Amino acid sequence: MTCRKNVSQLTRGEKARLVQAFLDLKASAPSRIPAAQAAVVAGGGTPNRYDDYVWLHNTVGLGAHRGPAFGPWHREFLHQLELDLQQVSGDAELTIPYWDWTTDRDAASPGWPFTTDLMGGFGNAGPGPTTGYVTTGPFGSPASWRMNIRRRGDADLTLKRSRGVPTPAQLPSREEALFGLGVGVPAGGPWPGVYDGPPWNDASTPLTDAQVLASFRKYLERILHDGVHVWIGDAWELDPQGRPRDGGHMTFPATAVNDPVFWLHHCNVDRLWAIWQRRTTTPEHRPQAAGTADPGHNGDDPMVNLATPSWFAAVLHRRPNDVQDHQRLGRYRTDLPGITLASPAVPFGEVPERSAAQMPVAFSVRTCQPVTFRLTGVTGDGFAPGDPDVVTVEHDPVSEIVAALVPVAYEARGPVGMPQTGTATIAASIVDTDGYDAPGGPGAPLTVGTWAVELTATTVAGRAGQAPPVAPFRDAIPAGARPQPGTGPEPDARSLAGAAGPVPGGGRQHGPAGGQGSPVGGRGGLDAVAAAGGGHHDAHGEEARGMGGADDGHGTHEGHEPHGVHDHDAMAFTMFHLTPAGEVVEVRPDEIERDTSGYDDGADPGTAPPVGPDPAEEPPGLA
Ligand SMILES: [Cu+2]
Repeated sequence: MTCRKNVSQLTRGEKARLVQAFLDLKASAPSRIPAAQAAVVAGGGTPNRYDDYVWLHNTVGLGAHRGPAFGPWHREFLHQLELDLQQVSGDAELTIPYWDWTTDRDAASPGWPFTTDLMGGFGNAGPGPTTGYVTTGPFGSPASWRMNIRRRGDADLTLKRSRGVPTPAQLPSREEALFGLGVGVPAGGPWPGVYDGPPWNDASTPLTDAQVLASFRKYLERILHDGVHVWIGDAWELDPQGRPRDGGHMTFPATAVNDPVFWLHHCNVDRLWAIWQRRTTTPEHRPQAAGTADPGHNGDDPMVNLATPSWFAAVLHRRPNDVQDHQRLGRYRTDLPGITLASPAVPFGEVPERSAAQMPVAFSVRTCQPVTFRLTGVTGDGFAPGDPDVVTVEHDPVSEIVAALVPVAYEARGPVGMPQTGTATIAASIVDTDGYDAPGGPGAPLTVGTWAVELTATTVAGRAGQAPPVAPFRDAIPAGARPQPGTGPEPDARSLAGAAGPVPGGGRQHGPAGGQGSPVGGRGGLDAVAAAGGGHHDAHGEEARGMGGADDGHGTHEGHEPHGVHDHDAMAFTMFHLTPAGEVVEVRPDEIERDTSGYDDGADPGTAPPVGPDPAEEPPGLA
């Protein structure tokens, strides 16, 4: 069973294999999409499988953004790319890692992806328009990582990112992520407790703050997702209306997939959605009915650009309703384990007097992280904890299910012939690395289940010289708890060339796990959330259907999308934050502000008008 890990948990070898798989998709894996091939050839490149994905995202536009399909579309997109990475590498355990930008926000953090052995660094500094080129790492050379699908007028063949490392504080904060999960919300205050709500297509309808805060999809997309794109990509040339004209590839939906860090970002976005789905009582996709939202966004619609089977090597999940269970498409290390008690009763049978027997309580465990079982109590005459009384099982990459066997003992000293009954109580826990669930915060233990197991035994007369019975420990494991061969995420998954076949594996089991981190101190809760929205986002006309563009949210640049024209190439992601006062505000990446202070040579007309937010409007806590 494969699990997606935090960047910080990757070994050197895993990083190298991931990088090589990306490079191989670009260099040698054949394209499956005729229209993508044509686009790449038009850009002077050689068709390849990686650029199929750049093209899919380049052309999907509002089919995957600004509407309910945002979550499902990118979930399936990740799943398909991951299977292509596995196929090209021959490594069936290769997974896309996630970059948790709420915790790994600078080069000193273990999960920082912008390193020379993974994603490479940021863009080079000015002056002039020919800046922002990534020059370090595996993706910094057009010889091996050529930009074949570009925006109109952009001839650069080298990957571009922000000129220099952006300000960490501008990334979405842990508080903002937690608010989306319902943590830290003032009592009675609104939070994104339903998946989506009207207006379904928010590119064509201005959103209020209240609407952003009441829909997880809108909140995830606007507050947690968009800004990271701009943070990485930045923009250093603006037109007179303040729209980005040049910037890093991540800034523009049309080109974002050119940057492989796209996948590490979206892996974390999808993970947050999965956590939200687990924590809410109303996780289902909305809207279900056909025709309420734009085509591709309703629960049973075929999703845009994800409905043609020949474009993909693996079976396609075409509808938002097909991808609601992320466990079928990509599990996360931080997923809570699935645990089934396989032996609700433990019958010791007849045990000769003055001997002791040990029997296992068996659990079937599906997990991406270590799970610790503790015997917390034993009742009944003669019953006792076995040895050991703490058992930890780990994720097994080749086995879907691992077995946890927690021993219980019976010391046959009771009256001969009288059946004894008792109870063993066993608790299972994990270490909550995120701290989203454990009251103690990150690194604290989180109990994920407690079970009471019935014990029965009868002491019988022993004969002189008879050896104590050997407990049938292994044989006593119920069939349901025996380790299962890895069957892959689903039966229709394609076979992987050169990949190791499934091996029936025993659950690896070892002693007690330590690792209780220190609880974090209290966080300042978010203040009461203002329900009254400004209605100032995406003030585009109905026909323009822009994605936010460079609208600063205060009306100064409204109307820059010509009516009747859907200029997909011009769309840019915009950074929004939730302030402690509960307002949704736009924040400019700092690069643009640097531009205004003479960073750029100013040679280009329209470069860097002073569009930064008024310092007085700068939300507290973001500086
Ligand atoms: Cu996207």
